[in-house]
Order: sequence, then structure tokens, then C-alpha cells
Amino acid sequence: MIRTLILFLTLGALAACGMHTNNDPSQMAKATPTQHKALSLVPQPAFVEHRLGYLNLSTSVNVKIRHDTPDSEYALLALLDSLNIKQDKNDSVAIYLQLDDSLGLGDEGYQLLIDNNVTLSAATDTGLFYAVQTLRQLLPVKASTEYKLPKLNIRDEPQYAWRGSMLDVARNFFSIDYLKQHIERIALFKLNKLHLHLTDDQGWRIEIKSWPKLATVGGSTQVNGGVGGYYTQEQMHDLVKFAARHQIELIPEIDLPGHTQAAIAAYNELACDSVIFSQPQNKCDDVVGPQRLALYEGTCVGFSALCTSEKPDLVYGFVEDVLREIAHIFPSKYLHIGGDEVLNEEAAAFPAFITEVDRIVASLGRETLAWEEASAGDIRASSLLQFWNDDYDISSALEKGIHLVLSPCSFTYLDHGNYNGQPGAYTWCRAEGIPLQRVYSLVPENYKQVIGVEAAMWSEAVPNDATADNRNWPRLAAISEVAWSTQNNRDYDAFTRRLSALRAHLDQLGIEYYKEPQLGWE
Ligand code: TNX
Repeated sequence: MIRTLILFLTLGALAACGMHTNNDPSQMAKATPTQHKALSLVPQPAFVEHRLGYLNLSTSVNVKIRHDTPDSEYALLALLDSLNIKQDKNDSVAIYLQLDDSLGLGDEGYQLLIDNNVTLSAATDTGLFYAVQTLRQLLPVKASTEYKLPKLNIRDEPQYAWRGSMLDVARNFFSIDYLKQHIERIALFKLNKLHLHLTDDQGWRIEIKSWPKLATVGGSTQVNGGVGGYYTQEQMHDLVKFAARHQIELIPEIDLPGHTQAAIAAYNELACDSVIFSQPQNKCDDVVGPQRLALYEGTCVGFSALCTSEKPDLVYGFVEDVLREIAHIFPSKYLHIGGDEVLNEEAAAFPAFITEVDRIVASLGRETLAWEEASAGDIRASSLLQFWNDDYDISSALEKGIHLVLSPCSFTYLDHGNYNGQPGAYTWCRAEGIPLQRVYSLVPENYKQVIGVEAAMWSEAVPNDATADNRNWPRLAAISEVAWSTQNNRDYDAFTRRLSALRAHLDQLGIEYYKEPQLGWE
């Protein structure tokens, strides 16, 4: 609040001095003293002040790292290296990377000043990392002999603390290499959470040492019967570090108590003993009789659940073992416990289950994050719920003070088409698909108690990396701006012009994006 006020006062004061605060590119060209080209930045920064002229950066520069800020230092040096810009202590142009806690731009904010030098300042290494990403977008991707940087002062900070991308690695398995690529890509757009949907009916993707068959058996297939796969704990430890160096937190999801067929196939005793004699209420016709204890390669949802009603000791012991190991691997404040779509015999036991699992999460010193249906349980007010059905009544949770991660399916479910009728895409939430403009039109400010926004890429219909790229990009860039930039700073036409110009950056990252006509990428 105070920060917003300070920013507001600063903006007011600067506007009064005749400085330029309008970020609409067409306005910008008119109002600025020089004919600067509109900046191609996504997400749009909070405040851009244009100054006269350009700074010419040559093939060398004097890099001055003032403090111990390893992640932004690494990112800056990698950027310079990619452009073949050498460090030279005697160069007349310097790039300063420095901590400054007087900026009033929060933990993630930064200032990027380009005058006769380039000065990146922030209160944290994270803020500096974002300053580097902005600089990266201002520079081309190909090395040249001279770079013309517009003189300016950018002061920037995100509106929301949670800016997420979810990958469903359970329905189809994705390699560690792909996850690393994805981290590098979303980092350019200042996204800061990578939510891994690690378990579902079709696959259990994380090694659990106390229940080893979860991964070796539960991870041995995927939708349509591929070989599946799982991540070892060591690989995930390494990925946690890799993500952290990109200011991205991995959020592990163990989907409970439903979406657990892979676990049940590995350990049949987790299901109710009578399960093979009953038909799940949601009529997944392909899962009856012995199939209710077997691996599953189809795409029906809601038929599986752990048997809390008859075997509470076994089930809660299992959950505790799993979450203890998960908490050991992932340092995140929040553990995602799933909680969606329990549509079988265990529906009645669901609220009490959620209450108990929140208690287990608390005993591990963590907070609970769960899909919206978990509002049926008595969970702590410090929990987060992930809102996914556009019209879900979440008021009981809001009254408790619980905050929301917004993933309303008709705006953020990227397994839906980039356009109406895209082959292979899901349509259940929005028949016309979810085009870029639709994603961009989400207004998080219209919801209450929002911590941020997350796009979900479910993978029942996403069998490979290229399809995942096509579904995620360029729409994740829209998610980034919706989560980072305030509503008065968002404008779809301006966004498309800015993003359109960043195509070379996406190409450089090897992204096989959908060639969105509205960006002129056909
Ligand atoms: C709903 S969203 C699901 C997922 C599916 C997805 C397909 C949510 C919590 N559950 O299990 O993969 O729809 O779009």
C-alpha cells in the first residue's frame, strides 16, 4: 500500500515535471523529445521515462558488479557473452549491477537507467535479474558491432507475486531437458513459478524412496500407453537449483485423494477393497472391475481415489510419507495437494481428508495450495486455492481470508486451442478455444484476494515437446503481462506490437510457438 502510494506520488511528480508516463507506443513517439522507437518489452514495465538520444554500446564494455548478486551477474554475463560483447576495464561505457534498497520498488522491482552508462539497480538479486531480462529484450539476439540503446529510465515492479506456468508432466512425461528449457524461456518474461503436476491417474513422476513402486510401476506408462518415466529425487534437487538461479520457484503438486490411479496400480491396498465390485459414479466405462486396480492410459477423470473412509491409518501414513519426501526435495513455501475432482465412492470423505492433509502440511512447516474444491475442507486461512472453474463459488474460502491463484479455465487453460477448431486441442471449458486476445483479456483485478495468475497446460492431448510449445507460446507472454502489469498499463494492440517484435527472442530460445496471425507471425 505504502509502496503503491510512493510510486503514485513519484509518477505524479514526474508527470508534473513534463516527463512522459504514457506507455502507449503511438503516444510515446509523439510525446518524447526524440523519435524513439516504441520499446518492445513484455511485460510492459510500470514506468518508462524516455530521455534524449541513444547510448552506443560497442563490442566491449566495462562491467562493474558492486555486490554479491550471483544470479543476476550470471544472467548479465551470459547475455553479454551471447552477443560477443567483451569485458574491458578501460572501456568508456560501463554497466553497473548494484543493490539499492532505497528504490521503494519492493523485493522484485528494479530500475534500469540508460544514460552514458547502463545502471541496473534493485533491492535484491531477483530484482536485478529482472532488470537484466528487460535489458535482454532491449537488445537484439544477434551479435553486431554496435548496439543503439535508447536513453531512458525504467522503474518497474510486478503487480502480483505469483506469475505461474503449470506443466502436467503426469499425463505425458516431459524430460528434464525440456523442463530446463521451459524455465529459461519463462524467465525472459519474468514468470516466477513453475508448477509441476507430478502425479495423476496416468503416471506418478517423482521418486518416493519409502514407496518405491510409485515411480517404478506408477511411472511406467502415460496417456495412450507410451513408456512414461519419472524424475529421481536427485534430478529434482538439481532442477530446484536450476530454477532458483532463474528466480523461479518449483511448486510440486501431488494430486490427492483423487487422480491417484497410478499410485493405486502400484499399491493396490490404497484403494477400497470393494472397489473392483463397484462402478464409479462418474461412469468412466473403461475403468471397471480389475481395471480399477490397474495402470490407466485413457483420459477419463474422477474415477480414482485413495480409500480414506475405510483405511485412514494406511492412507494418512502414505500421504505423510510422500509429503515429507516432497518437502525435503522442494523448498517452496506452498505444497500443492491437488484436491480436484473426487467423483467416486470417496466423495463423502473428501472434506475431512483435505482438513487432515492440511494438518500434515502444517506439521511439515509448509502452507497448503490446492484446487478450488478443497474449499470444502477446513484449511488454514494462510492456504492458497487455485481457482479454475470460471463460475465456481469460492466465497466461503474468501470469507476465511484465503487468497487465490487465478487459473479460470476459459482464460488460462492452454490445452485449449490457440484458435477455434485447432486440431487435437481440448474444448470442454471453451468451445471456441482460447486465443491470445482471450488470454490477455483476463482481468485479475476483478477478483478478490488474488495473489497472482497461472496458466495450466494439461497434457492429455499434448504428446510431445513441440505440441507443448505450441500450446504455451505465445500465450504465456500474455499471462506474464496480465500478472505483472497493472490494468491501466495493459492494452492488447500495444501488447501485440511489442510481442511481435520479440519473435527473434522466442526463435533464439528454440520455441516452436504457434504462428499467431495477430502478431503477424504467419
Ligand atoms: C480438468 S483443472 C482437470 C484436469 C484435466 C483438465 C483438462 C483440474 C484441477 N482438473 O485433470 O487435465 O481439466 O483440461
